[in-house]
Amino acid sequence: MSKELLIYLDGQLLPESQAKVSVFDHGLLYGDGVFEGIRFYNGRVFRLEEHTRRIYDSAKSILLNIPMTPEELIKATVETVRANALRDGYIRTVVTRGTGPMGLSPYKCPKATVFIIAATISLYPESAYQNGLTMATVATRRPRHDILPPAVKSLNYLNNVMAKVEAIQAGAEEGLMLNDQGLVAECTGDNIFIIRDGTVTTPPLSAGALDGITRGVVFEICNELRIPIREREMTRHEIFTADECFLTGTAAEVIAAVKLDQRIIGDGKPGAITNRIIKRFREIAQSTGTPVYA
Ligand code: PXG
Repeated sequence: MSKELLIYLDGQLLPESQAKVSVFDHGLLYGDGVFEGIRFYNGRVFRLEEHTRRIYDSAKSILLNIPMTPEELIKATVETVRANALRDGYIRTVVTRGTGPMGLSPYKCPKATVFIIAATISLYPESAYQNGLTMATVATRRPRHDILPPAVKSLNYLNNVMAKVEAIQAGAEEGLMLNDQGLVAECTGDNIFIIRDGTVTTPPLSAGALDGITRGVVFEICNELRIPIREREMTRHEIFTADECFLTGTAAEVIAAVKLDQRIIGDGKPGAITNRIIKRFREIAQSTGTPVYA
């Protein structure tokens, strides 16, 4: 019999069968809320302060009051991992608008709902890291900043979900998403980088990319390893003709992408610079972070 996970819900740790959210929660009714996906490695929560900062920024942007301080949220996150005696896995922190009458207005929802799930994660097989992923450009565009701000990690993920469906239907593992101008924004749940002539390039946040935590770690790694890195507008053509390409995200970590729309990128294998970045990322992930077990 598999043991039930303990879930943090509004100040309590409850067995998953008892951790329930109302059908009147506006997170469910309207996708009104924000979330984070966080990893923990080797008993340490990776970049917890940065994820916490981002969820408060997302909440501020949508006028959502998280009914606890960042310090309290960090403590609750660590305690949730500890209560489940996990060392490696994935945390999903969700803050919804809370329960209220039907109708769009958030002003009738008196209190946000906060829950935290700490679980194991099914990793991409090591073969995916050895061989790289394939991508397809999808028809679904990333929304403009004045439509649904792509910097807000909100519960409105239908845009990304539909893009993922298109990628799978095209027989690819990830979907490349363009913005309304046809420039590269990001993938369905990952940021994208290319390398040409030794320089790493990623689209700016203004192009519709999420300010990825893993993306930030790649900037730190490139600076440390003295690999030139810049943000610049990017076209599909530049991905087709890149020497190397890789994706970053909490779930995927750093992973090479070797094909886009049947064009083989570089020599079709994870590139040398990509592999250096992956190696350093793994060292940092395994050796840093907020300790769960004192
Ligand atoms: N872009 C989008 C749209 C994302 O949702 C990233 C980029 C990468 O950001 P981070 O901060 O993770 O480097 C994300 C992150 C999931 C899942 O459950 C999704 C994400 C992260 C973790 C899990 O599918 N998205």
